Order: sequence, then C-alpha cells, then structure tokens
Amino acid sequence: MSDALIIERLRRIGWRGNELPADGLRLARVVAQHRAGYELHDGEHLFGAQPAGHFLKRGLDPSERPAVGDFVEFEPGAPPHIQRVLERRTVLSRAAAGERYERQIIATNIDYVLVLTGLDGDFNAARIERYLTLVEDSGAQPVVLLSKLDLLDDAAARLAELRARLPATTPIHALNGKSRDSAGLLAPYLKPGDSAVLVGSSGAGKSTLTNTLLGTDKLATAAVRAHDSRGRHTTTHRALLQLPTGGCLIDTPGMRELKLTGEEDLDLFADIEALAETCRFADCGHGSEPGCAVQRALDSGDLAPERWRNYLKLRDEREDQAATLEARLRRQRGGRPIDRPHGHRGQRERD
Ligand SMILES: Nc1nc2c(ncn2[C@@H]2O[C@H](COP(=O)(O)OP(=O)(O)OP(=O)(O)O)[C@@H](O)[C@H]2O)c(=O)[nH]1
Ligand SMILES: [Mg+2]
Ligand SMILES: [Zn+2]
Repeated sequence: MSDALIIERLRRIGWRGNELPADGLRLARVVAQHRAGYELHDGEHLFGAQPAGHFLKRGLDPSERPAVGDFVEFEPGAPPHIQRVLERRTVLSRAAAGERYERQIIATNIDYVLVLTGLDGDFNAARIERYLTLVEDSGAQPVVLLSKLDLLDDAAARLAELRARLPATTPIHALNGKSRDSAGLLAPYLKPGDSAVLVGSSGAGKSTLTNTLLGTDKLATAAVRAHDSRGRHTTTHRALLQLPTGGCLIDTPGMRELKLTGEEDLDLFADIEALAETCRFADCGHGSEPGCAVQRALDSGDLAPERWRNYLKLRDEREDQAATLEARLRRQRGGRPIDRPHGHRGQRERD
C-alpha cells in the first residue's frame, strides 16, 4: 500500500502528522482500552493490540501509558504490540478519585470537549463550571450541551442564567439527544478529521446522543432514576467512534468524581480574580475587611453569591491539589525542589 493511501486513511481518524514511522512500525489510533488490552483503528480496520513491556513497568506515571484518542506506533504481529505514544496535541485529564494523587487521562487529541448536562434534575451550573475548569487546561475547546430539552415546558430561564454565568465565548446548545436535529446542531464540532469527547454525569444522555449521531443504536443506554434523575453507570468504557459526518466522537462513562489536577488556571473566574486584586488589602479575606471589592460586588448584585462560592471551592481545591502534585514531583526527583505551578502572592497593602 502506498504511503499516500496510508496517510489518507489515518487522516479520516484525525491524524494531523505527515511522517509515517520507519523500522517496520505502523500507526493507528487507540479507540478503546480494556483490562485485556487495547483496540486500535488505522482508518480502515479495527484490531486488538497489547502494550509493549515498557508500558507495564511499575512506577510508570499512568499518563505515559496509551490512552483513548492517542496515536500510537505499533509493531505488527499476533498480537500487534504498541511501542510508542505520539506526542499528544491536547489532553483532557482529571485527578483520579481516591487518596493517592494520580492524574487520569479522559481523552487525548481532541478538538472539542462536549460538556453534557441534562436540563432535568441533573442540571447544576457549579458542576458545569468544574468541567470547564478541567477543560481549560486541555488545549481543546469547550462546548456546553444541555440535553432533555423535550422534557421541559420552558427552559429559557435556566438557559439565560447559565448564559450570564459562563464566558460569552463558550457555546451553549440545548437539545433533544434523541432527535436527529441535534446532529445538525453539533455539525460544526464534528467535521471530518476533528475529534470531540462527550463528558457529563451518568444519565445525562451521552450514549443516547452518540447513537443519534451514529444513526444506529450501537451503544447501550438506560433510563435514569425517576426521583433524582441519576443514571445507572451504563457505559463502562471510553470508546472512540467514527461518525457518518467524518468526525470522531469519544463516549465516556459518567464520572462520579471530578477532582482538579492542581494545574488549572481558573481562567473561567479571571474577572473575580481581577476584582479581588482591587481590594484595599492585598491579603484581603473578602469577609468584613474595609475596602473589600468582592463584598461590594456581592452587595450590589454584580457578583452572584453562588458563583463566588464555587470559585472559592475550586480555588481551594486547586491549591490543595497543586501542593500534593508538588510533593509527588519532588519525591520523584529525589527531593530536589521544583517550581510551584502556581506562585503565591506577597502580603502587602496596595494603597
Ligand atoms: N427525553 C429525553 N431523554 C433523553 C435525552 N437524552 C437521554 N435521554 C434518556 O436518558 C437516559 C440516560 O441516557 P444515556 O444515554 O444512557 O446516558 P449516559 O450519559 O450515556 O449515561 P452513562 O453511560 O451511565 O454515563 C436514557 O433513558 C435516555 O433515553 C433527551 O434529550 N431527551
Ligand atoms: Mg453512556
Ligand atoms: Zn476583599
């Protein structure tokens, strides 16, 4: 097969490179990961593969192992073995749930992160902000999707509230995930060669929407609990699928916990951080200090209390996680100090 043909096939599954590997290695994309191994796609065929021995070394940072969305070099054989992960264009990750600090990759080489929330009992603006904070760090563009529009008599108030709360540059779309119209709405994010990942709580309708976009009932879906709209964790594995429109979509399991990694910038709250900079005291606690710009904005209604509370929560969590991350990196480097990802400001009075 000619190189041109191989490259053309890889383009279909989102490859942006120009050079094929030498030494008898071949390129493919990781479309699924199971306990028993990986599933790869080369733009034409789907096949199983195993990670090479060096990926199984104890103590290896899990983020260095192949993840769904990765382009990998593999050695053909029975079974094929993944030898190398190509540099990732974008990476969406979170800190894994549990005591030990561990970064967990949700998806790589994605152009858009579709943050899906049901307009039913699942709706929670603070959780959407948490997702957006994780997306900021990924290099991909966030898109907010609100499903189950058909279940509501009037979603206008909820939509307006969210629109006012999120940056004007973040697209928000309300849709019925079961209707073909939603496919048209999402076309700009699913163009040939582009990749998107769907994230959101269990029961939000990620697999339902994926099926609608696929035009088949390929993925299992299940009804949510009536009393609290919670899902049943129907999807258990991430899966990258090619859509009829040419784009690639990664469906993910609903995540119970979405911990920050400690590397987030909190750009979503840049306006609040700028406001806090104008308090009279540089170390203002934004409580009852004189000249507190935050209290003034809260009193006048310019700053919504709920958004302020969510900012404080995410900021504290980011700081905690950054400290844990720093300690972990220091241990890995044998005790040598490293630069903190987020420096502390000095304590000084401003005026
Ligand atoms: N009426 C209506 N029902 C929807 C919509 N989207 C999803 N549903 C229903 O919501 C339930 C949950 O949908 P799933 O697609 O399984 O949810 P999921 O996000 O994939 O959930 P997990 O796989 O558990 O993470 C199913 O009963 C769907 O039929 C929608 O836009 N409108
Ligand atoms: Mg699902
Ligand atoms: Zn203040």
